[in-house]
Amino acid sequence: MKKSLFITFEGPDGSGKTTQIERVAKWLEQLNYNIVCTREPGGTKSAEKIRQIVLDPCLPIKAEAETLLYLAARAEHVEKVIAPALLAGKIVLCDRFSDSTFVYQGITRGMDLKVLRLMDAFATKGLKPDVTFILDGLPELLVARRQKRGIQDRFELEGLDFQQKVRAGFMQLAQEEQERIKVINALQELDDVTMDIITQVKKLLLK
Ligand code: T5A
Repeated sequence: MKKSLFITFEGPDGSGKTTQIERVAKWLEQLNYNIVCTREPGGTKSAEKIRQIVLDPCLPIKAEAETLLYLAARAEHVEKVIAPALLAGKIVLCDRFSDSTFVYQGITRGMDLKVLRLMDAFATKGLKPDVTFILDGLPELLVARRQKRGIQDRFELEGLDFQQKVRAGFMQLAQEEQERIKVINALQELDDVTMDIITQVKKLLLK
């Protein structure tokens, strides 16, 4: 079946994006859609190398340099993976995209959002998602959920204050672009989260 769609998943760290992408992908595959699952930073050989640099906790980078690295990875990713897949009529499910830059580098770290939007448009050649799902939940509850599973990672290292700013940033974007951005309650049972997302995707597929 041919119906190109660009779907992005956003939200605070550990909010369940990867898990939901796997589930939605499975559902779409059962319906015979051609899909591509990918992630940012990453998705190509060079962008995955950039990922190693930006996510290395032992390699502190200035905010400006960090932003340029995320955007360089995105330019590669769009050119080599996302745009060709969409051109071939596939459905692209992407774990983070431009909204993460606007929230993490812009709203949270304080870089000028207008400048970031221009730089991002340069990197993506203006490509925007058809729909974006923000998996949202109180950061303290997301931490508790991960602690229950014995996961200790960067999510906790960054601190609650940081995660609260991230969450507020995503809510700001959702408010600004209500047509594209759908907020999903990430604290529900896995099946309920998936169902909320699938309900929205179905609407797009029927358009
Ligand atoms: N970044 C990224 C920027 O600063 N700027 C940018 O431009 C971009 C693109 C990426 C980092 O880079 C930053 C943002 C990030 O800090 P990452 O390692 O890819 O780093 O981090 P995340 O994107 O946050 O990915 P994670 O793997 O940490 O989290 P996910 O994918 O959101 O969560 P997931 O699916 O792995 O789930 C986490 C745990 O929760 C459970 C899962 O089983 C898993 O154990 N879970 C649930 N448990 C109960 N109920 C549910 N509903 C559950 N959903 C998931």
